[in-house]
Amino acid sequence: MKIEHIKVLVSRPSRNFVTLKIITDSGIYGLGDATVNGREMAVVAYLKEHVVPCLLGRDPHQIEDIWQYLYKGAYWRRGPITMAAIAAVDMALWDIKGKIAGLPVYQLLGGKSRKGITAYAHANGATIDETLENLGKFIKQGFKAVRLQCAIPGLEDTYGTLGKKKDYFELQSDRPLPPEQLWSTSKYMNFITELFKQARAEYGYDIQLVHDVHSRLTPIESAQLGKLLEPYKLMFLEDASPADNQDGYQIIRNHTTTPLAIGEIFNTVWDAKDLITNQTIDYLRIAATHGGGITPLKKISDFAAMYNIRMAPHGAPDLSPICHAAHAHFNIWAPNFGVQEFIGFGTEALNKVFSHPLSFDNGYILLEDKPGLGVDYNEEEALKYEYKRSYLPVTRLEDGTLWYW
Ligand code: CS2
Ligand code: MG
Repeated sequence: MKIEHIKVLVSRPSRNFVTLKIITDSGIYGLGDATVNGREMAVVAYLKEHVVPCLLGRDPHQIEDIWQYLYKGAYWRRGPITMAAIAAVDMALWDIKGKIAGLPVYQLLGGKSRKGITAYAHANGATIDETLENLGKFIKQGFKAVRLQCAIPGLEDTYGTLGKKKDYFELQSDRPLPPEQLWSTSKYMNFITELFKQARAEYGYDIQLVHDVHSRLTPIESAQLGKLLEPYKLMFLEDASPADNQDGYQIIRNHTTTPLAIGEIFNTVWDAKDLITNQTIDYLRIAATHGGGITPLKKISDFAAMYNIRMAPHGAPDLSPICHAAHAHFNIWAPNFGVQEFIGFGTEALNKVFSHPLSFDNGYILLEDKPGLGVDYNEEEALKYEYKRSYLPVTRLEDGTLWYW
């Protein structure tokens, strides 16, 4: 069997997605997600110009060799663009292998380790009351874990809240330049613990709570926040601080027992190696699309498991249903799976372009048995949704200093 044709497909059903379609000479094809939010066309160019020519004529069964060829053979290794391109190839090849074998990908990884995939929802609001009202709704839907994000008084925009938008998909701005938002660590630190104090007072301790700091704090500020939140027993505090310097997490660890999660922007194991071996984190959030695909995710997961670190793959709206399906196959297998971020199955437009084998029931994501990843992509429908350049916001402190968004 040979790779005969490859399509790099770009569409914007509610938001931009880049999808790779690898077609073999037998007609069997596989799909992979190559979406990097705000940098989509960089991955398109990398795939079209530098990856596709190398793959035509190759044996699609050789997933590992092709991964090594695209990684080591790139010479300029690592980075979000390179690894998203490799990820899309990897996912598509696992999809093809499963279709040939007549098995869902999770069976090729090692079979099911659990009945369902524990998911966490996103409860957010303009006020604590609104956020807690939404928390209550998710508890009623059976979620075992919920992320809480609330607007910070005195700040016009706060990460993780909708502001005047109706849903996350509207948040992808198509403004000609990145929208700028303000951040104040002191306003945030003086407010956020109250959200969790009231959440526990109203709903008790059975529901698992997470919170995404989105890299806004320094390590010592993260340590302060972790200590302040200890009475409210979070499942984890996500992206407390950037981990470009992985040693920074030792500072946080020295001061607080609040569990720590990080990894959605990581693209190889090297971004997490010291965090894992020093056991300064508790959950690793690497996404199949950003981390090079299913092949490395399995290896990283086994490495992390040696240090009692659980996997909590990134599950934001800017990952396509193909990535969410790949995560489901990984999650149902992974011995050290922890929890999957779940923001629902998206909009009508999205579901006209993408089909997937996922459903949700009483707090668990369920995976229907279909060969491969169990996904498909309607190319004709996708043509109706034209790509529009969009940017993630940029954040500044109140004095104008450029900060992490
Ligand atoms: C967030 C993401 O879901 C999360 O944890 O950090 O929504 C993140 O903001 C987006 O993926 C950025 O594109
Ligand atoms: Mg996050």
